[in-house]
Amino acid sequence: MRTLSIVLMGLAAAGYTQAQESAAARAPQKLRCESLVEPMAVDAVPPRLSWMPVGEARGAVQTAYQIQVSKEAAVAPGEVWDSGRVQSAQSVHVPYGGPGLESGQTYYWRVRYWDDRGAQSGWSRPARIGVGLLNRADWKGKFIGGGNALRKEFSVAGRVVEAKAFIAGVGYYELRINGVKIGDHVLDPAYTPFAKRIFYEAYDVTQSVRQGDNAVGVMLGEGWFGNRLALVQINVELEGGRKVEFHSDESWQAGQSPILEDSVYHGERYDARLEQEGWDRPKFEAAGWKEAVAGEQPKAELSAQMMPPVRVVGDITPPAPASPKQGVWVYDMGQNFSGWVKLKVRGPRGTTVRMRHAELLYDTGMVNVENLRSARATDYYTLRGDGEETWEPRFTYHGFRYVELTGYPGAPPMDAVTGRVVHSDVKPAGGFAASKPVLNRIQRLVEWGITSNLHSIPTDCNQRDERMGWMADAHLSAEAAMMNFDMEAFYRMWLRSMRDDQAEDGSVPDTVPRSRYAQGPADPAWGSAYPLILWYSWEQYGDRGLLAQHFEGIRRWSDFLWSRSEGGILNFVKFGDWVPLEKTPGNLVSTAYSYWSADIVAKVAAVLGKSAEEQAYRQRAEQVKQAFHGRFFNAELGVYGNGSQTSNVLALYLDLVPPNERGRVRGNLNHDLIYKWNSHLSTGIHGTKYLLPYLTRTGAADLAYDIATRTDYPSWGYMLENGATTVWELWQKREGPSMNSHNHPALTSIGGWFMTELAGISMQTGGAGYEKVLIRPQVVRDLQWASGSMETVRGAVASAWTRSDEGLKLEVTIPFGSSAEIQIPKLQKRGAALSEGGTLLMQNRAPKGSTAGVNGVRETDSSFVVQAGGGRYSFEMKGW
Ligand code: RAM
Repeated sequence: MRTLSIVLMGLAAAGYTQAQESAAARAPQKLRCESLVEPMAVDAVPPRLSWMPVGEARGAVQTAYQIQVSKEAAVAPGEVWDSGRVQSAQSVHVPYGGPGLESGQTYYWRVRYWDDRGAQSGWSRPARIGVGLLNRADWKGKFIGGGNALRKEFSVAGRVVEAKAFIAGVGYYELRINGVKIGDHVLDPAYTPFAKRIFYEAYDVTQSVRQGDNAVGVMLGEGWFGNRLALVQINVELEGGRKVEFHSDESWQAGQSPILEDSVYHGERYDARLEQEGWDRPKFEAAGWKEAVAGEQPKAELSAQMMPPVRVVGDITPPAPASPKQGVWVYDMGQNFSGWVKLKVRGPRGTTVRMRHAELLYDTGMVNVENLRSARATDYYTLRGDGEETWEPRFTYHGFRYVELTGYPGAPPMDAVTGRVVHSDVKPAGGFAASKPVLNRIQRLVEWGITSNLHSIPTDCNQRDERMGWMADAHLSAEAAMMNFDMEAFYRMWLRSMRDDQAEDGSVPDTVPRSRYAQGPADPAWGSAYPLILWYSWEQYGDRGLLAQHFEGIRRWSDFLWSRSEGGILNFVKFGDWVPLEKTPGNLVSTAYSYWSADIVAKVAAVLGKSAEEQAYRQRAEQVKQAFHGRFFNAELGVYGNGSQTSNVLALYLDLVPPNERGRVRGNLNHDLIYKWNSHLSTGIHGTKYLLPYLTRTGAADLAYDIATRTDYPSWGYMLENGATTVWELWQKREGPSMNSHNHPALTSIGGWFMTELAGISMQTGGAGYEKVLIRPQVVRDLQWASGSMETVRGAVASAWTRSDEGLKLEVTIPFGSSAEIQIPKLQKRGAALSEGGTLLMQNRAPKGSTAGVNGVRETDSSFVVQAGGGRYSFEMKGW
């Protein structure tokens, strides 16, 4: 044994035996169908399958795969489909290629792969695919309402083998079977343009439905929909193969739940004296319940909700409350977040406890709700009076840090109030840390700012009477979101809503879903979220199919902008560079986004191989570019527009500046940043996103770093100095009745800069889905180390560097099967040497040794450039 392992290790250095070993021993992991792990309801036909090959050997790649699909969890080979051995390196978004999947059926799939040495992996663990109800006709029932509670008893004549519940709601719902809530989602369904599309969910209820008597109950809330309707279907398979089905219709009973009022913005009013014990169980005396009403049926398409649901994802236990006034208790949760509180109370029947939610406090210690505008954000609970009572709302959520309790019987005990953190349960998929504390604190603002604004759509804020899918806020925060969380399915659903909401003229609204805030066509800088988020999704997740689905949509959007332009200039503007310290001409911003939209249409056309369209939109983009320069360039001063930072940075970032003027414009931008603003930005939400990456990539990383790490006004650090726990809407500190949300994701865009520039993780051109990684860390000013990592569709990417007196250490992880260019800065040292894993690779421009996975090294004046395959590497640069 011992001899063998020594032999293995010796060979492993050449990368051969190790590859064979690892592929054989390991199986592909993280199986995903339509970007979800084991979805309960998929209605994409054909669904696409992704997996992550794993292996230890550096530089190994998948060369072939085999997929098997079956109806049994054990996966009887080939029962439904066996792909056979397919020669292909593709491991993401592989379309299912078997016979048509049956509506409502559960399938299992598994996969194995071969690597470039011919070694075969083990089979993956089988993963489930629940197929949704694919046709409207598969739904036997009707949408019903007539009360905010619905119930029905049904009897099952046989032993249950499998039971599935499907439910769609116009308005929020909670589904219950035999006294128990089904599933762990809250605030379903997701917010969609519901005149066009309503989401349904599916649940495995095999454990809940039983032989004999059953009861199903549904509670309904208004949600985003202003209506309370549900469509329910329970499909049961009995022993012996018989199938029975129960569905919602007028035979259901409609009643009044203890929820007297519910509204997303205003809160919930619950009277526990109205609880009817056993209403969701069989054999209930439904006195006072009426026949459910079916009424006019929604015409919208029913689609599977293929995205991470909204869930309670965590609890916050606050310290003891302050009591700024007799009978008033104010809790500080220590964090601005989305959700609600769970109340524990004991007291006389009929006592009502009031909970008001706020982001701010007055100096008196009382809650300040002025900036919530018309949102009342108040919950009421009326006690049954029979001992300890625990309650939390179902059909509302609040954005808050402070909770004010009034009407509480006596002094609240320590556990009277628990914060419940609620948002779309996207998986954390990245992280960033660095030696400079303020950066880590900003990273925390970014993470909370992003997640608390994921409520089935990306919202602009979580507290006031708005919380809409404002398109600019969303595209500006999208990359930061994607670099920290698994956003693939989330944006996939939201992009479809954009398409659903697209008007005849090609325009999309400022908010998706379209809302009272967003009539008519979007501001160009808002509506461009359609091409931009599509493009970011492509870059991050590499799904060509998604591009194909939306090509026509983004093309129509670009055409709309063009139709509103005169000689390439787009004067149509509503908001422009929003909430800046120095204004930028609106038509400059609109025209820049018009260019960018056309540019993305051309790039998408190129990926899809549509060369005629590529050419046409390339040409259009070029026309807009010329027009932009002609109209906005001030040749005398060497600036664009009014010379604001946003004017210049938009022009530079989008490459709208002729090469011979670039240096001058660039110099003027620097001058403005340094001398006029003393190394601060004056940009609104748009300019801010592009400023730091632009400076960093063009040789002014130190200046970008200075701006990012400021703690005086205006800066992210200034927000922190003033107690921020999420990113504000404004650079200014304002707490009055005006527009000043303290949790607004637009300025979280800095999170993207942390990852792509300081940690240095991005992609080479054409390397979508991290197939071709670029590692290019920036070693700036007093930063001693920085570290970033991301779980991509192909596996982990990581970059962590530490500086020392002698040089730089860089640890890099590249996903299996990907390739990478790794740029290791020489830190202005003349002589330099690079080693990897202790082996010297290059010294003073002379090649030395090599290590597995490293395919080439070259040395330039400023850095070492390494080409490498998948694997983990440990580089060390020494300079003198
Ligand atoms: C505000 C929103 C959002 C912005 C629009 C124009 O009300 O909060 O941030 O995009 O206006």
